[in-house]
Amino acid sequence: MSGETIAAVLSGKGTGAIAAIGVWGDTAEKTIRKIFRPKGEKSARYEKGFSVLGTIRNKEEIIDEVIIACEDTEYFCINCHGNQLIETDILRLLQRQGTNIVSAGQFLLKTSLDKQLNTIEIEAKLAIAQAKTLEGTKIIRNQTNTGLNRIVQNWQKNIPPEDIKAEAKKILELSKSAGYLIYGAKVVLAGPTNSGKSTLLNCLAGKQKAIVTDVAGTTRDWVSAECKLGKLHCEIIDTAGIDETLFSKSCNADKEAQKKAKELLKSADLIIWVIDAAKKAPDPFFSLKGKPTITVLNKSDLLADAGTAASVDTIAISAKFGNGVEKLIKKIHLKLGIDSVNTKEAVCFTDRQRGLLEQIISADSKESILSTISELLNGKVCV
Ligand SMILES: Nc1nc2c(ncn2[C@@H]2O[C@H](COP(=O)(O)OP(=O)(O)OP(=O)(O)O)[C@@H](O)[C@H]2O)c(=O)[nH]1
Ligand SMILES: [Mg+2]
Repeated sequence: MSGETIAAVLSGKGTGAIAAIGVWGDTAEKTIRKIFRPKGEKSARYEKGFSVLGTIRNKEEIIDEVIIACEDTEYFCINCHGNQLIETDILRLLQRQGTNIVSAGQFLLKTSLDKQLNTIEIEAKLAIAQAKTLEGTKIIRNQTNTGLNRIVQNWQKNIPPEDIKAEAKKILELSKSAGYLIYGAKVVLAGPTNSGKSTLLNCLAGKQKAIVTDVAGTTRDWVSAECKLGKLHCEIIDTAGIDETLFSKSCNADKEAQKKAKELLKSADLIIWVIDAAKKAPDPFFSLKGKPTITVLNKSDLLADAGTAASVDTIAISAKFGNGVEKLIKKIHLKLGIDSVNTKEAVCFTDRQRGLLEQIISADSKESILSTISELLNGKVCV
């Protein structure tokens, strides 16, 4: 150990019931003893596996009632109330005791290095803290005990290069959908003006995020909402209605809005092309070939035979009244392939791993494959 004691907020951002602050290092116990007063008469046992209830204090002033968990001899977790002001106050107090405040990633990296984990195992620890869904955490956990870690270690044995390449290819194929479950997906709503994009965003978000009016061109700036669609976490982005006349002759703000809408489409994992079911509308456009797209025929409540239009890539809904929205969510899952994800299967879950697997697939010698495998297991972690 370096002699340095570090601390970091390990729980997610925002207000929650409980927040976790990790404290690790040679002087961790001494520091905890200085700022923490156990409840009751008895003195606390700072031993691995024990939890102690008490108060964090700045001299006599109580900052919060907390539970201190002794994770290891030099590793403590302060479980305080999930309020950022309290977290900051406790971090300041720790800092005044000589503790170095670091990011959650750096904290996990340091504590993991001490346990002699390989790079995939360390990356898994970091990725679990960022996963957006429980299913995502399961996928990552399975990559350390079995999954990716075991397969890559196995590649170090005398395996024919073609077999390694075939396995690497399969891992990459499965990783895309698994990635949506781990990190979430970016879904962009686009289409002609007045087709109901903002209404659909509000419906999927379960609250009003974007302004809805009957005037074409209501949305200019894009509006985004974090949504939970069943087991999928999404960032859904509502964009300005695509209208070439607005692009060619209107004011600068309209031009910019049109430009931004097209830009956002390029970065989408999935495009939902929203059109008014009763109107003739352009096809989901242009040069976005290869992007998964679902065409939504909205305002189907205004049509007598709306259901007949549905196909694999098309669905009739009413964003205003909610009809067909559950089916749309199922289609989104299907398009992103998340229903077929098996949490036990080997996948990669960082850009570093993805890049190295691609290198293995295009490698032209066994030596080069072996050195990339070694890089996968022992390379530098990016925090
Ligand atoms: N009947 C019916 N009306 C709808 C439906 N969805 C939206 N509308 C109406 O259509 C109008 C336009 O809706 P918006 O959600 O603002 O449409 P938009 O695509 O965001 O429009 P722009 O921002 O101008 O591109 C509003 O009057 C909505 O109430 C629907 O499913 N059924
Ligand atoms: Mg709108």
